[in-house]
Amino acid sequence: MESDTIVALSTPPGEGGIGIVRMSGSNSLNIALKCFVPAKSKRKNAPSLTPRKLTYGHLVDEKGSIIDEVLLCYMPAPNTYTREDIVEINTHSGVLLVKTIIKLLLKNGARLAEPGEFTKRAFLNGRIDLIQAESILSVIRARSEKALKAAQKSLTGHFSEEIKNILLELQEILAEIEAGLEFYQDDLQDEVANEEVLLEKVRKLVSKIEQIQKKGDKGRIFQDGLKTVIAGRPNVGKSSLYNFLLGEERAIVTEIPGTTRDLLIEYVKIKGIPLKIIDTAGIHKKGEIDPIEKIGITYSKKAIKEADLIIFILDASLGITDEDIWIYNNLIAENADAVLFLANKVDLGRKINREVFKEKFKTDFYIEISVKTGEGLNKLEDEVERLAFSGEAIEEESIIVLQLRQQELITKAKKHLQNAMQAMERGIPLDIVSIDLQLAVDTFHEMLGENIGGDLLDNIFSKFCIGK
Ligand SMILES: Nc1nc2c(ncn2[C@@H]2O[C@H](COP(=O)(O)OP(=O)(O)OP(=O)(O)O)[C@@H](O)[C@H]2O)c(=O)[nH]1
Ligand SMILES: [Mg+2]
Repeated sequence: MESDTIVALSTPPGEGGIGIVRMSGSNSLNIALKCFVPAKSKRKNAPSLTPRKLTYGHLVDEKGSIIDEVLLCYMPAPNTYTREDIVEINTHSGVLLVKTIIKLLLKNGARLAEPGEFTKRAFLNGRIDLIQAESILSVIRARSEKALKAAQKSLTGHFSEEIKNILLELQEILAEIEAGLEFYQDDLQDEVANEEVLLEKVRKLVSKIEQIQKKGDKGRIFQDGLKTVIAGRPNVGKSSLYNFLLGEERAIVTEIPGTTRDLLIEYVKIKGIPLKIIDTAGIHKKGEIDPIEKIGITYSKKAIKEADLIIFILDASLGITDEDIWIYNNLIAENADAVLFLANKVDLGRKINREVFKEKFKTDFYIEISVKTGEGLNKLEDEVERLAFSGEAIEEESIIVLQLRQQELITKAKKHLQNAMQAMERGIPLDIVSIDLQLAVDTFHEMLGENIGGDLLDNIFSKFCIGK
């Protein structure tokens, strides 16, 4: 496919050891040779470079003055990242220098690449499908080794294969329906038997998709971090715990209630699980609240609502207060499975009684800790691990890293299949059922990037950085 030649800096901008400027397109080599002088030849338009080998030389402007000392690599199509001719120029990395080099290449006929355009070309030229293309984003953004491994597996096409297999099974079902519509026209009994078999097949597909969703949920935790919110009344020790978990004095801790106002967000690993851990403003309903604290409390409430794990802290030395109960009932109870109760400050006293606790919070499980003395804090880590995955061991095969678009399409495909399943259960004619099945097929095609519109593609690749 003939297309223009694009150029971009593929390494992060700024000062660095090396910057790599990359071109892709059928004109890459021509453009490069217009401004590259290999060291030995001392002249422009030197004999062709050896493909895939670095050649030392200089970039020169139209007057022949040296712009930079570089290493240049020419990779001919089709065995390249984009399946087009690629030229990569290793330069010294500096903001102005790289800008000058890119300007020079633009002047010689290249066009500035859009974000993700190299990867988009890899997709458009059929080297990778859209699931693989998106997994490149997951590889770049992985926050843990497990997420990285899972993303790399998707990049090799593992997850695409899974989707293609489901597609194949779906298409078989559709073909059987079509054949059956003619074949069983006169034989009601066989038709019913056939429908049972088809229904069973659809059910199996739904459960396969549910498995993928489960793996995706785990993948999300390893990719984005388990969203962990530390919540509670003012002054119970939330920020103190936050600092302990981070291993640094990140949040301000004082004896004045209402110290924390903003949400503080950091990433930390506990037992290999990445947590996106959020310290919040202490919530209270009574007394004077200044406007800043009020906004802080609104943020706290929102964070609690969206949390995967809520660490709810009480002050053991004061006992359970009405405010604790109010906070629990109004903000936390709806997410009760995701709560870890901590009774802090046991060094100052233990006024929490298990029976009362159970009566108020419907569980008697809480951990007594003292952030000050360190008591109980190791138990806390065990519990975080247990709650993160409901006690399940996490095998590598059991996670998939999904981009948001993929998650949404999987949910959509499942919905179509469930509709088909329910329709079959209600005895709705198969030619009508096949409409839902076809919609599921279309959704999986969309996941793989088949028959997908230009705008949608632009949107997907705009999430990549320039130069990728
Ligand atoms: N004795 C004792 N004091 C503690 C303990 N944990 C925290 N504190 C103290 O309690 C006070 C409040 O701690 P913070 O961590 O600021 O409490 P917070 O929940 O973040 O408070 P707000 O940000 O106001 O909502 C500070 O003076 C801490 O030093 C503990 O385990 N024992
Ligand atoms: Mg605080």
